[in-house]
Amino acid sequence: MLPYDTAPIAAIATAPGRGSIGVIRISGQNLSSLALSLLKIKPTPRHAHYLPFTDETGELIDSGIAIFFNAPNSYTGEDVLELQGHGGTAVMQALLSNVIKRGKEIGLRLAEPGEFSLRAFINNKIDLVQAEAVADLINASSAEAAHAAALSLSGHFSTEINALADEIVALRTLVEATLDFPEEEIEFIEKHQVKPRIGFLVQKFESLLSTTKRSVYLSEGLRVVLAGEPNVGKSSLMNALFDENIAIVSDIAGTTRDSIKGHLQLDGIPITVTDTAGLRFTNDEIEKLGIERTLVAIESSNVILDIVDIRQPASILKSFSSSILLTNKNIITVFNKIDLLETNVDHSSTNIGVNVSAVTGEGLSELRKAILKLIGRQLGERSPWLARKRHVLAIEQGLDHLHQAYFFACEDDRALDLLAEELRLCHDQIGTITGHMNADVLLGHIFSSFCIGK
Ligand SMILES: Nc1nc2c(ncn2[C@@H]2O[C@H](COP(=O)(O)OP(=O)(O)OP(=O)(O)O)[C@@H](O)[C@H]2O)c(=O)[nH]1
Ligand SMILES: [Mg+2]
Repeated sequence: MLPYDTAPIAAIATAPGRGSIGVIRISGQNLSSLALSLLKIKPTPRHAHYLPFTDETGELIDSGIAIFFNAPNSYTGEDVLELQGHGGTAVMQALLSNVIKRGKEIGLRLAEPGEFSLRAFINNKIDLVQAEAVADLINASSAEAAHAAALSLSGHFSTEINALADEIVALRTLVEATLDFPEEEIEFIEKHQVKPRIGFLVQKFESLLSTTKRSVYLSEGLRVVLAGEPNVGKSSLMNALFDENIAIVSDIAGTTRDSIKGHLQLDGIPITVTDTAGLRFTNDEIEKLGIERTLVAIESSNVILDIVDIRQPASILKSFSSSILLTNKNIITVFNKIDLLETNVDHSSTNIGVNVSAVTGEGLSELRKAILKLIGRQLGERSPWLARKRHVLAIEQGLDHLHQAYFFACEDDRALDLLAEELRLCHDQIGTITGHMNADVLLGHIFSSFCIGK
């Protein structure tokens, strides 16, 4: 759990290792005396001062740039002092130890991971969505994910959420006021068009949910598994997708034993592809172990490529995986080896699957498109923001409460108190996204995943 105290904090804000510059960041409610003692001048806010950084005996540690940001005009909303020195491990450590030593009398301590951003959140400089976007921008593994995180950070997602929250507040105010003046209750729902307003909100929630779900894949990625009988060409397809000889290919059934993982990007979405041991009933103990691994890979995947030989296109998947295991899984049937057919087949994707040849590469781009389509994305689509699973859950739960609210609005006996309660619960759910209503546990969970110095 992150500390909630207001002691001044310091950390190396740049990544460990060697670099041309390294930054020490200090944040606290009043850093003017520490700045004076460290820099020997009273810094002008938001001006770059080129200075020697010395220890308390006057010995030179490094020379660099100091920038002072006075509260509240800083990242954290507190006074912030940044020292930019040379980015070597030893010099940065020496600068940090000097800062901590000199700041002892004002209670300066090392910052925990994410503590600067936590303070920015507590001091209303950013909301929770923006704080998460800071971490997502740093961790983004593709230009698309970084772009979407930057949009979240600049408030695109928060604006949508806040607009919804305002609509809910307006409705709640009406309902709560009517509860306080029960004699007007009878005409309330018609007069204020509560039902259509809830219906309108439901539509907005549904559209927000679908956009948000699609954006989650940008940050959390997709797990795609190649499964099917031995010899259908799973390993060949793996190699074709990566354009690299990752897995052994042979015409001996049961070649692949271990699950083999590779990482690629599909239109900016990080994808983990797993090639697996072919599914068949066997007495070979090692092959059985391989098949167990296949089932584990299937279970933890989001997308299953059910690979079959187009000449005998029967799927083996259901004989091995229970229907429970396959529920909620996106499955694409991949008809492989189309190059071996006498007649030309259409290698575009159809409702039943995608025709490909792992050997000639035909149909592979259709397969990539089919994977994107399955998760509701189109090639080249840009996300308006970056989302996390917890945002999707909150919107889903908010939507459930709205449906309940609509139900109560339709009830003959006008269950206004129940309607009010459902709107309140919906409002709470939306509030957890931006953090306007939050639990300490949630905050601890989000900020502790940050790197130190952010
Ligand atoms: N002509 C043709 N041959 C293919 C194609 N895909 C795979 N093969 C051949 O089919 C045989 C089996 O391919 P693999 O990729 O090893 O099949 P697998 O599904 O990984 O098999 P296991 O690892 O045993 O489960 C090899 O001889 C491949 O060269 C294809 O699209 N066209
Ligand atoms: Mg194989």
